[in-house]
Amino acid sequence: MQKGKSLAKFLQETASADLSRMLLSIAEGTKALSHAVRNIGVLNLSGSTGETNVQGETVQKLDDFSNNIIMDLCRSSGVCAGFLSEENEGLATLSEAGTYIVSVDPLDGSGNIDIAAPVGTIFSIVERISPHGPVSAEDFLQPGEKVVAAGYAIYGSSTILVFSTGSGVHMFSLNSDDNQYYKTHTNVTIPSNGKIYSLNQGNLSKFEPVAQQFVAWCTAHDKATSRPYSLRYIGAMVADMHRTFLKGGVFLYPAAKGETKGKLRLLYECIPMAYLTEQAGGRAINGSRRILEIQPTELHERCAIIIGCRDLVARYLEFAAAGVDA
Ligand code: FBP
Repeated sequence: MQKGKSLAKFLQETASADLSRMLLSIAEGTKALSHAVRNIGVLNLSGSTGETNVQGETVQKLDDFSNNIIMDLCRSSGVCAGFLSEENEGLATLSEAGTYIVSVDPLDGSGNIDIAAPVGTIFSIVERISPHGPVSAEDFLQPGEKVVAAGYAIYGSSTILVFSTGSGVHMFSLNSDDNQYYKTHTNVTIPSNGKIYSLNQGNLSKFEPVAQQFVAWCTAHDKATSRPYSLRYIGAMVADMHRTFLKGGVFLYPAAKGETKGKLRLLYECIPMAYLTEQAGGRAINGSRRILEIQPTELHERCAIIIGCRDLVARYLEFAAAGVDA
């Protein structure tokens, strides 16, 4: 079998030495998590730690394990100045001489862990703005337009690493024979004809009226536009977005009625996925504006998200612009 280019070789050819080191360190972390996810039973990693994280969520053992693995590997890269994780209340200085600031969701889709459904890791990287020394919140609270690289790894029927450093989106599969990543897709473009919408429809009555109108439009019968569209929802953003990159369609976690912020976190869920989506020719909004333009104000702030192929996001914006009676 002809294997694609290795991750190390690809990064050598496409990224700076420091950014390659940063991405290769995160990639090593995802290999360890890929192994752990497939062996949670024998590694006694199923179930919760009994603790509650800064989000008010019960911490799963695998959340904790994943957080420590990714943080340790970022530290060992020597180029990671600061680290923010969904599992950590505050930010951490990992190397005072480091260049990069990493914001990460170490284990996305925690609700899928114990049912052996896909989970993943999501990350975004910016350059520090403070002078060398301990990092500050300012280093992390940068808009998505400042991202220098972002990506995710999905631990599903296979393990795939997906990232961009600003010139397209590339996918690498983990080869279980030699535990190395090899390129399988390059310059991925979100198909514009995807007939899929993805959200937790059980929450529809709680979502903002525009979202309800958009879902009604997706599910209306209209042969000419191949509606109704199919509903697909895996319950892990990383998996629902991976499908969107390959099959098209739109993923939504809108704001609830009378609110502006959805459930998902701006710095380590919405911004990295928005960055990848724009690199793949798609669009990402919070219901009214481009996610990459939003100025973050808190480390763990939440954000509404409508993301995927350009046409469907534009359709959502049309409904928003037209205004909907409550
Ligand atoms: P975490 O598991 O990292 O907390 O992520 C949140 C998440 O699981 C997303 O991956 C997913 O899209 C969403 O929450 C599912 O939420 P809900 O259960 O409300 O549909």
